[in-house]
Amino acid sequence: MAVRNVDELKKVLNSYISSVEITDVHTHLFSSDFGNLLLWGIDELLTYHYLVAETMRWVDIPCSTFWKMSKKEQADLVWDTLFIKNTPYSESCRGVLTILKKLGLDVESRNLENYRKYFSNMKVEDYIDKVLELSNVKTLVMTNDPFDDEERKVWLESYKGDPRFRAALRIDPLLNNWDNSWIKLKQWGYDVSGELTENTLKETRRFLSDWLDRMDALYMAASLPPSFKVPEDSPRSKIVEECIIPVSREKNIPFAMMIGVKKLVNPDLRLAGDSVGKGDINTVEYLCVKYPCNKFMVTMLSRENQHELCVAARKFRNLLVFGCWWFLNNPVLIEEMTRMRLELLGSSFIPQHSDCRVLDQMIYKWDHSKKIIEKVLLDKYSNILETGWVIDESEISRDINKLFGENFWRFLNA
Ligand code: RAT
Ligand code: ZN
Repeated sequence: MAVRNVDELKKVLNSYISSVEITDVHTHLFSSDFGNLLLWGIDELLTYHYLVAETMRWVDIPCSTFWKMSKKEQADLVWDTLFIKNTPYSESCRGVLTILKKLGLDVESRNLENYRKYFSNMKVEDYIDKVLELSNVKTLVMTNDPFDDEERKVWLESYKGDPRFRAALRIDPLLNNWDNSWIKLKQWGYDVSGELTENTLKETRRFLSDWLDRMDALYMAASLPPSFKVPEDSPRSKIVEECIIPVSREKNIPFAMMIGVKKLVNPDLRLAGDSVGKGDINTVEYLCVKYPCNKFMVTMLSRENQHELCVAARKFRNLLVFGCWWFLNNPVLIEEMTRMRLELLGSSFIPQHSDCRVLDQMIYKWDHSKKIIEKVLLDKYSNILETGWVIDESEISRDINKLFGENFWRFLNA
């Protein structure tokens, strides 16, 4: 059916965006095989590190006291500080309220104990079904770290799999902390040394290959500092070029670079203590041009990098830009970035990933982002209609499917 005016457009767009089946390309969630590694429920939601950072701006206690408290005590403090003594404006606070609302809980009551009761009666398998249904997420990609002992044990001993939860091999320690990680590789039976000799590089490739196979991973990923540079004379750069590039080429999977994290700027805040810095687009361009048969997914943390990243993607079809990451996952920036990307790249990008650390967050992260993406798309389609161009409903459906999933799968299969 042809869409000729803005009223029709609004209806059609809303119906497709509401019902689109989402592929969430980057989360920190786990299938139920992984037991306690999958976080869910109100106390986990309230102690999300985004909220911990906000809480610590108001309270007088030292961080060390906060970390000594039980999870429930921490959650109580966050609730009291950010929701009762202050108004929950921030995106992460609002997220908690959206979740409560969508679960049908009484938001007006502000009754934390009742919220706790709701979750205490829940079975995790049922709750996974419910959350994925509420958020329309069909497939999500986990972040899978073979250097994490608890997770590693599951992969080696008891992993069964759930088709909704796909794996991504996360290799931060290899790239950011080679001095310690080679010792682990050695303990695990790889014939490596601290020197990056030919044999060590070969064995490191074998390590990557083994884990990609074991996890049936869709891509390899790392979060990287603003100073991330290839080429340079460093173990990181050498491992990228001599191990990651050949292995991802051989397996035909992308290397996802998440660039711009300044780790532990405030170490007392632990997971909440990381910050942001501007990354170097030259490295992205260098890799894309030097390795045209390799695929790169890139997200950058600094707002200042977003324009040049879009421009880089115009030059290289082996570069897929994804998501509004972490400190960019706020309405003001999601809107700006989505507009910019549509204007520079058409629909050839992945507008968002959730980065959920707590299962329930799936409900708000997609709800909030979809509303913004819908608003931006409405503007863009309206601009097109103004010229006299007529859009078919099937074209809107096609575009939405690409943005919320197909672009990713197509890139993987390319
Ligand atoms: O967004 C976050 O929760 C961060 O702590 C990081 O996990 C980041 O998303 C990452 O994947 O490194
Ligand atoms: Zn993440």
